Amino acid sequence: MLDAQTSPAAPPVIRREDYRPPDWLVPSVALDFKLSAERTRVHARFQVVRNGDHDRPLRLDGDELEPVAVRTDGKARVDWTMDDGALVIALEGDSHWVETEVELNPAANTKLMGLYASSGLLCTQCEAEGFRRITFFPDRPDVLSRYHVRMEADRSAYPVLLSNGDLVGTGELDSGSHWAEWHDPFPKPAYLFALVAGDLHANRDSFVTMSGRKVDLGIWVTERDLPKTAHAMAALKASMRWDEEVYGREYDLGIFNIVAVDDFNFGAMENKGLNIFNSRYILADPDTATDLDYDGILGVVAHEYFHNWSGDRVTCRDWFQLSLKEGFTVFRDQCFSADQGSAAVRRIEDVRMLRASQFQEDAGPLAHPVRPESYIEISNFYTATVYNKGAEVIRVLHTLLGPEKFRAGSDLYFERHDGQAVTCEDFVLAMEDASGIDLSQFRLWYSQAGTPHVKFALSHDPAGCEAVLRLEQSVPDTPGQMNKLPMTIPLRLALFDPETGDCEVERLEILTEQTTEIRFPGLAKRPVISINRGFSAPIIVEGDRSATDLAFLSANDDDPFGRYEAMQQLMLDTLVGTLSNHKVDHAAVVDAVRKTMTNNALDAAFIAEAVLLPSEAFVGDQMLVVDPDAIKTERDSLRHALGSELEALWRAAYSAHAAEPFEYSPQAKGSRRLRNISLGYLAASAAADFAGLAFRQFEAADNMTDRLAALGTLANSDADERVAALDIFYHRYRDNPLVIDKWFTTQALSTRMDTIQAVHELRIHPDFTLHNPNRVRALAGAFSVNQQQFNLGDGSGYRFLADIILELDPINPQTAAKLLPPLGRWRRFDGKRQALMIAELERIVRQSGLSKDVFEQATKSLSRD
Ligand code: 0A1
Ligand code: ZN
Repeated sequence: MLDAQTSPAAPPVIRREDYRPPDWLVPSVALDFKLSAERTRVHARFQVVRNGDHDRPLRLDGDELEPVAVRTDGKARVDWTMDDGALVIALEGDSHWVETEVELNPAANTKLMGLYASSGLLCTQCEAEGFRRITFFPDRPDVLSRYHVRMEADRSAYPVLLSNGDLVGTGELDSGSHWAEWHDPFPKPAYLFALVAGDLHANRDSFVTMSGRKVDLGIWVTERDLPKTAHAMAALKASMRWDEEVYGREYDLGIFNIVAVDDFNFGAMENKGLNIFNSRYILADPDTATDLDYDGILGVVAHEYFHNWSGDRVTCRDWFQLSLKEGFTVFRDQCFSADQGSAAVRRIEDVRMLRASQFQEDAGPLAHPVRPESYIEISNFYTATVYNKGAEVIRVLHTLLGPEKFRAGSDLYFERHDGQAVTCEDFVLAMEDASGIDLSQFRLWYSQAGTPHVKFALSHDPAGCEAVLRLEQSVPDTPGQMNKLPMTIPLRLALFDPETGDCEVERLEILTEQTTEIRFPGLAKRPVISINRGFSAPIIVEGDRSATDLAFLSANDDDPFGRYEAMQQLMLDTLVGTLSNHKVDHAAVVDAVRKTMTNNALDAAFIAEAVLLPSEAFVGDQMLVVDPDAIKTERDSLRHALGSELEALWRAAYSAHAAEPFEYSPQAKGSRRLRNISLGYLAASAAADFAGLAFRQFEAADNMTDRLAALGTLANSDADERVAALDIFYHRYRDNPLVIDKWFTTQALSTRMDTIQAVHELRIHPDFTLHNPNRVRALAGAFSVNQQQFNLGDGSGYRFLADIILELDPINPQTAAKLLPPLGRWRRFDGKRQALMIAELERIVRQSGLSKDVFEQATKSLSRD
């Protein structure tokens, strides 16, 4: 079987241990762009300074570039060579001026890395290695330079010219062109460079920083989209204030610009002073964006803004340190979002996301540590492990140190490393120095892959009035890593009196050994344990709490996360228990959901999360062999039981939370969520009027959350209204690509048995294109998480995905590679499905001319390590 390391045509593996400081530094660079969609000229002039005592030539990274001219110290050079896309020039002295010229065709750049065209705009994406597609340069994060950028373009096609830093000059030229010059006073790595040119309009505002400086803010979009930028602007101003108040971090330039573009490989990018966003994380109004979209915008605007310090002012030494900026920044944006609404609901959502994406990654062939040891293509490491587990690791640190020491550590980190490119170790060291706490064992969170498991058993001795808790931790083997060491695991615990409901003990236990025993004296009755409260550590907890204990906690735990968790566990135990012994007993779940629904002390947003069944995928994660059909059947049967036995409650909630005029507030969001979950349960109950209810809601809604929820309910059904609703929706929004994405996704996620035919038809729909990553994700990405339909026993789902990956790879390898992981989950399925998935992966690997991106993901997915 092919393997990433041994295949004959395997691209080179980059290893963390091979890091070497740069041979040449570049203190400053002047870039001159003559922009046009098909023929852009880039002239670069910069000083290079030999770094250390060596005689190696200057190596300037390049990717699909050809030098038009090369000069050093003003003289034309012809003695340069090319090596793997890079320009290599021999230099005698220790300091030289280098000039190069290249020509680009942004319109033909379908990879969306470097300089490319998107809906009439010209824009850049340089992280991680896109700058080398713009000009020859030492494209690595530890080479920091001051940038001076001049842009020239046709005024009517590109009236707005933006780059990083401050605008230092503009002017008109003959023949309808104009120019602008930007200067960024902060040294930065090439991956933070950006420019945008186009017919853009700004929502302008301003922000006065904590030291009284005024910052001009601009969110740049097409004129038509201007009314959809208010939420993003509010999010930006709230983030700026929050970073001052919580981290003492002030914005540092006079201008902060954001541009929204339609074609973008990821969510957004934190270029210094000029963030570039996927338009889905900027544009919102009630008619076109759901509550989830509004939340996403809030979180991503904050995330990119927070990078100004955690990423831009202090950056990464090399790409193995990616979590230094990403884990910390995700932690910061999660805390920010929690502060804006319901912290409990936000925590539940974050954990759900972690379990759905990162836990699966950690348990599969693509598992890697938060700080990876090697890669073939760095774009493949923008993962849930680096981002979301990375954020959990920072949260663990926050718990171990407490808020004051954590803040002192963060202050020290920023002060010590401002203007530097550093490592995860530098971050931990600053935390250690500021707190005086030994973090030696904590460091394992960066190096050991795999989700730690903690088994617990609680015993009680009524005679001695004592409870004893035994805990045992283990970290599973992952590719290339065996025999792991015990980790530092902060575990929040509480013990409850089962009769009075009182909390008798609450503590934070820091596990450091493989086994731990804790004695709780003075307990006459057997207590009920709440464990890993608030999800204090990113681990899998295993214990056998009875249905009675779980039901008790779901009604009484004073930690909202613990309460949610107990309900989830009860639901999982019921589903998995039913699947393994075929005895159906839904009573405990029905009763617990009834109690939650009728508890007046709980708010709608929390109730909505608590009464939701675990996803089919999460049920599958609990099984030795995933059986997608049986899971679907059992889950549907439990949904039906809940729907019909509690029908009156769903109806009551549906009308109690009747649609009000739209408002984006935690209360209104909670109401909409509970109302729509109630509608889903009414559909599951097969109530005769559910389709009528859904269709009425679909038509009357004044917001996308309610309209889309109704559409989703109908799209899963056989109701006559289904086709009509899909049609009406399409025609109403056909000019809005972000909403048409939702139309694709709703159909790709449908639980109907003809979904595979539907996705094939959508694949050839005139609105489908492989050139827009959002559209690809809306169809192929969504379909691949539709557990039952993607895993059809005849392998047609796998073939559909593999065909798209192969067709997309030559166009946009980054986005193609991101679609691959669902095929790598073959080990989790029965032999027949395994063979079908392996066959598709092998077909992918056999494709000639495969990108590094897809090659790495596919070969690792096939490996039997
Ligand atoms: N640093 C960005 C993520 C990002 C990474 C690569 C990209 O290239 C296509 C784009 C964005 C963030 O964390 O938001
Ligand atoms: Zn980020």
